[in-house]
Amino acid sequence: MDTKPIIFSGIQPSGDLTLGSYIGAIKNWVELAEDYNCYYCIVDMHAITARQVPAELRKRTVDQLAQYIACGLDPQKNTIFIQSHVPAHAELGWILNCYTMYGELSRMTQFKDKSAKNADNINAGLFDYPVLMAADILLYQADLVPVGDDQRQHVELTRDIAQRFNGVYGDVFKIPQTFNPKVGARIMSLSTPENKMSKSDKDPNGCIYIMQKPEDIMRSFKRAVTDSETCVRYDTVNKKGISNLMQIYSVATGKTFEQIENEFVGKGYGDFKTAVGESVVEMLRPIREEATRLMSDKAYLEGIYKEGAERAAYAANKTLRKVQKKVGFVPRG
Ligand code: ATP
Ligand code: LTN
Repeated sequence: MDTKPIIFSGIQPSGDLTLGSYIGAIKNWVELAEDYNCYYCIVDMHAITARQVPAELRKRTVDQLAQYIACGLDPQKNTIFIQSHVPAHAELGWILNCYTMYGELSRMTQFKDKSAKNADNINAGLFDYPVLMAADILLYQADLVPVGDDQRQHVELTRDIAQRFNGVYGDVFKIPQTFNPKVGARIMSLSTPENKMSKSDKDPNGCIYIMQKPEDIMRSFKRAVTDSETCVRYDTVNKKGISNLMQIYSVATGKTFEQIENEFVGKGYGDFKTAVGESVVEMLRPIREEATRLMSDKAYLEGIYKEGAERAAYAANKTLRKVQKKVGFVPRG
């Protein structure tokens, strides 16, 4: 297991998991799990960059663990853990702050978007968020970081920080690569296909949640915004809504865009939207059922996250000790 290349990825427990996070991230984690030594984290420290209700954050964190497992991540083969259980993340995060430039963080588009949306809470943690993310990745000497398109810039910054640090102290960090899926790296909102589908979206029809009931999923797909033509054709410039639905359908059924276009020749958008909705319902049904079962088994979940944190801490501390030595901290003895 130790000779396999390493994967690290994480999702914030800041809301219910969406079809976007499933297609853009988790589904690929499952597909990559066999060939890599994988660390999958629930990044609760990242989540508090926006105000959270404590009891809800606690519940969502553990529910998210159940959902990871229900999506197909085997906790025996993958290390699944909660970020705040491994203090090395905060410790390396601080050190890396001193190797990251203000100007670099100012250029992060997610920071600009999120600070525009939360003008009353532009806290230092929100600004510093990508440095904690860099610490997450670099602690595990990850080769690959499977994320959706919106996180690409953060992984680029991680590479820059690692290269800067290695340039001063020698080869301490592995330089990670982003893994973006070919189809589905950016699933758009069903109601405003110009915007990314996101769990913090205020419009309930724009977003599909992996735990949503089939009838609610069908309703959102039937209301999905399309265009004034009647032709199912892939064109991300002029037919954003339809192209988004085609991506979702392609992931859910394994069909190519060409096969999808042929399947719906001469049929209306109504038929197409129903077919997409049904394919998503069937893709998510086993996940929802298994997650519901696991979410009620608190003792099992606690066992998983305790063991995960132990395994993660072991790997993380090795890197952290090396870094502390390099920067000149006195060893604890
Ligand atoms: P928030 O609204 O709180 O920012 P989010 O819905 O954008 O959250 P994240 O938790 O930031 O989701 O993302 C989790 C993972 O899923 C990341 O790897 C991200 O790139 C990916 N992801 C999220 N939304 C989408 C999407 N619409 N399409 C493709 N990938 C996505
Ligand atoms: N910023 C990511 C979540 C995240 C992450 C990571 C992803 C935190 N640390 C490390 C990959 C690797 C997001 O989804 N918004």
